Amino acid sequence: MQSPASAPFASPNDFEPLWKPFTANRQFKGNPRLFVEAEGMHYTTADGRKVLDGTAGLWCVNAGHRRQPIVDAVSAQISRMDYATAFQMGHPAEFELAARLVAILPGDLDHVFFANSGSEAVDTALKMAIAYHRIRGEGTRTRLIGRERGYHGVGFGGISVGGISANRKFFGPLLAGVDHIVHTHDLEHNAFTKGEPEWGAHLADDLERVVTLHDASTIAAVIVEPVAGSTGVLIPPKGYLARLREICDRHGIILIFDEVITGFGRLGAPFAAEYFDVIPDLMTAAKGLTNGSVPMSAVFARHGIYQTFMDAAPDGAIEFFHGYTYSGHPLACAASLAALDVYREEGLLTRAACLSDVWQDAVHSLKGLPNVVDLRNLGLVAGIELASRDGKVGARAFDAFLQCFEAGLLVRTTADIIALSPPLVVSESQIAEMFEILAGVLRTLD
Ligand code: PXG
Repeated sequence: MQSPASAPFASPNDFEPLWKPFTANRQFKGNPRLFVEAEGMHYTTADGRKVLDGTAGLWCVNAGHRRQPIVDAVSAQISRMDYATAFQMGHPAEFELAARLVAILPGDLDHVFFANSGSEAVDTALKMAIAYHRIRGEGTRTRLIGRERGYHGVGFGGISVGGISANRKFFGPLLAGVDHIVHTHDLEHNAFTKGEPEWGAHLADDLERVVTLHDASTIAAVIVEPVAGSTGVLIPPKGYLARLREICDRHGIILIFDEVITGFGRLGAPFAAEYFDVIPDLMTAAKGLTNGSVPMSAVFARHGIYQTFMDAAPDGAIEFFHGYTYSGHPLACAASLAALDVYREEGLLTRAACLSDVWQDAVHSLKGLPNVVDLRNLGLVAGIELASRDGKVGARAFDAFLQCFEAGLLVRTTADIIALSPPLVVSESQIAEMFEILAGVLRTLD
């Protein structure tokens, strides 16, 4: 048998039937980039090159690739039971996983609802928020508030509260009754900040403007990413999230943290809620939940929210008309339980805190290189913002991405921002290697 690394495809036509997500399909198919294996901090390409993973896949492979305990747990589960009916039936691993998650969640976030992707978790949380108000007799609270430059996946709920024009403009009127607060990114005040910017907590007060405009009695929830990832690593100013929490409390608005990226150790605490010491009412998570190995997401709910649903429904009635065929899928539960073991045994949910000084120094060592207009970092996340070429937003960073890939480093780009978020098992020497490659590319990039 031929190894996949030596001959992945017989002819270029083999690429045609697939319509790839968030990818320039025609350009990609002209020069495809394929990974065929992964282990630890590295991918192997189809032509046999090792590529250092600077992005933990897509912010998900927090413990590094192909971890044996996860492989073993998923294999054992599929040989025992492939699928268990999700509605009105259960299986032990979903209960065990919920309990294990609650044990590491901050505050009174003590109930877990499973879905399969970040987008589904976001939809679930938005629906929970609206239904929660309705069953409490505040059915006028239907409005959802997102933030400019927010990314909450690609469901209609997520793109409606999301703040990315390209993700919205093709898809019609979206959800009714959505508004947005301003984003927090401001290079004039905060360029080259190490960690959380001092300037900008007052931007949370934009929520007061929106409340004044619509009246609190119409607003169900506010959703934000504690650190916005997809739109280029936007670090919240000091005190900003606490201020959002205060405003939500003042007006009876549910605060949702979308922790799809920040959950499971990315900032150096298990969740950003703990890192920033601000507890949301609902939290979404995905990605690192299974170390990226099997699709799974979750919504974590505060005690009072779950209890309100339970108290409102008559005995024997379904309390929340929502769920997915694959909610709590046995393979995903097995993967997640094993991932949680690895995280605990290797201290990975707090490891980013130990590495963040080294990481910060490495990030800011790029200062002064051509076209670098900002560097920002928190935990094991970095944003490297480049000046755009005239009339060609994104072209410079995309070239950097291609050149890094050729040089053996995977980075992620959005517009002209390079985002780095390596697996949390990264070593100090691998951090040095990442920034050496990146600096080399930036030095020569036109
Ligand atoms: N919320 C947040 C905060 C996310 O970052 C989603 C929801 C949606 O998750 P799903 O599983 O439906 O894709 C995400 C996804 C990037 C990148 O390069 C980020 C995501 C996905 C793909 C690429 O920044 N985040």
